[in-house]
Amino acid sequence: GSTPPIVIIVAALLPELGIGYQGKLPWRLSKEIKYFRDVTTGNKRNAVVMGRNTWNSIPNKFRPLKGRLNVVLSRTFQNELVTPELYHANSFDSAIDWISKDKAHEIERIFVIGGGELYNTVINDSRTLHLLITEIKNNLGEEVPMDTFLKFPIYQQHQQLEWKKMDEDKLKKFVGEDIEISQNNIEGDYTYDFTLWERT
Ligand code: FOL
Repeated sequence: GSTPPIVIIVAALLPELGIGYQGKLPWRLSKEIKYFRDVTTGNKRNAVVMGRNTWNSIPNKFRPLKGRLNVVLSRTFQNELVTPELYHANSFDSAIDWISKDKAHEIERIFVIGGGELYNTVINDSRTLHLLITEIKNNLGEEVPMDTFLKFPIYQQHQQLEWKKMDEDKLKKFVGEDIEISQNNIEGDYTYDFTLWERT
């Protein structure tokens, strides 16, 4: 078959685009993770592709992420179907090739769900046409400890020809009208907005 659309989904703290600290998310935003769950689950015909460290960071009770085909990458893996919902691959390309050929799954969308190494590779892959970025701001003046950052060329003036932020109507149509998109969400010390970007 053909390759399903590849979409990056990520939550990042502006302005530095921090996404992680010591192998975990730096925050716990319960409504945000529900947005992640609902968007990636969709009509239950989606795949989530992640690096091995991200797989290890997901609590045991939540993995494999239910209702989605989980694909985990490690350079030391054999390419193999471990269970009907868990595939191991040794590269992003072999993961994409396997998903594309897999008629039984009939995958609609491929969500790349991290972590830093995979995001910073896949952003430069011309097959990646959409980014779903949750833009987080910290309401305390305090520093949030972080050690993993996105290298996405999207918020600089000179790169705004490459990626374009779409309006809220486009975002709603992209994720599905049944998913609620609220802006200026506040949880604990954080405020966040859901955004959609398209490669120009
Ligand atoms: N993208 C966004 N927007 N937010 C995130 O939190 C996020 N996290 C990851 C990748 N992209 C993201 C990677 N980290 C779970 C845990 C960590 C994780 C991704 C997913 C997880 O356990 N998800 C469950 C729901 C858990 C819950 O309800 O608390 C799931 O079913 O998706």
